[in-house]
Amino acid sequence: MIQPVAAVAAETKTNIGDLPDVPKFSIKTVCGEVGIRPVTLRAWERRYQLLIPHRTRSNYRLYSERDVGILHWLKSRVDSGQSISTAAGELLELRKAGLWPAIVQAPQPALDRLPGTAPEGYAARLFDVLVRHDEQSANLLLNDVIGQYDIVAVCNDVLTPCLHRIGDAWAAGRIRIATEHFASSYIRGRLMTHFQQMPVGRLHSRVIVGCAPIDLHEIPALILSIFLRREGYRVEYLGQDVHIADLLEYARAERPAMVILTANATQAAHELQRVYAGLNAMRPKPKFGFGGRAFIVNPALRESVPGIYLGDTLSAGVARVKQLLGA
Ligand code: B12
Repeated sequence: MIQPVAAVAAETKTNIGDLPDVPKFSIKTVCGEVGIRPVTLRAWERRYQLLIPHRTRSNYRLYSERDVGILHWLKSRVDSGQSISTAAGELLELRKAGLWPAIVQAPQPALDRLPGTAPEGYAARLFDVLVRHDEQSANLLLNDVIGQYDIVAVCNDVLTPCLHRIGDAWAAGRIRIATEHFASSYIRGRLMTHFQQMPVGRLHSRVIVGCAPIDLHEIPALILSIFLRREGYRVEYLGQDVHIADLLEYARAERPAMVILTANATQAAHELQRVYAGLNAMRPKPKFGFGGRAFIVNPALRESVPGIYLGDTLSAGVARVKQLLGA
């Protein structure tokens, strides 16, 4: 077991260059300590030549405490949103100038990994760090949970309950508007990054997803887009407050297999009444699906919108889309 780098630093050492460069640790031990996968470590070595591990006689890699310090430093940069190439470039610049970065402290105990914790256990913790505007801890926590669970569980069991808590806290006046905006912007950003990094799925049916006019609550539409892209659909995400006349014109030109709009509030739901007629006149005719909080709070609204109500949850919506378009 490696002595935690933070503990080493606490003795006398302050920068990574102070750590001993004696080969000691296997790739498995180092990856467990730093929290990266061996394939990632090998790719970092290959691409950026930041560390050249020693080799045993049988050619196995051996790493020193200094190597572990470098990896902790790189990982902390990546966790806080920097790209690995930028972090690597920064380290190389420092090394060229004969300098070493400061030793990165190990994550705070409150954010230690919780092996075996159900994803639900993370929702309250995420809420706590977001209401403190602690982005660094939110990054660590979400990276941890995303590393352990499928994105569907992360969205349904961590992000959604966390957002509901944020809404309740805002409505009760326990958190300020700025905090609610900070937290939802942060979650939206993480989801958007995830969505954009997924394969686009060019071979499957094309689905357009967005929010009803005047609706700014885009996170459910974004989660739905992720779930559908994960199933292989070719999803185009249009975001908040979609302009209906323009959407119809776009659909007429592009012929998607399906258009899905979400509505959080009653007024936004009423706006959807205008969509169906426009889509219905097209040949071939795209399917029109809808859903959202407005239809759960007031189920009678479902009847007032012509089209297909996709269900009460985003996962139910995906199952319905698969029935309609084929898996
Ligand atoms: C973040 C947020 C915002 C952000 C949105 C930012 C963004 N970029 O998305 C901002 C700051 C813009 C905002 C603004 C407002 N908000 Co707001 N907001 C929220 C909050 C905290 C989270 C929303 C969210 O993303 N939830 C996560 C999703 C996944 O949960 P969900 O919507 O419940 O979705 C589930 C189901 O509904 C269903 N579902 C949802 N969509 C779809 C779609 C399909 C196709 C299917 C099948 C299923 C489905 O599946 C999900 C579960 O799997 C909610 C709290 C809450 N309870 O959700 C309040 C909340 C929705 N907002 C509320 C209010 C009042 C407002 C404002 C009117 C405030 C104001 N006075 O300005 C404005 C309205 C703006 C507008 N024109 O739309 C109220 C609504 C109350 C009501 N009576 O309707 C809520 C409930 C807060 C509260 N507790 O009072 N908000």
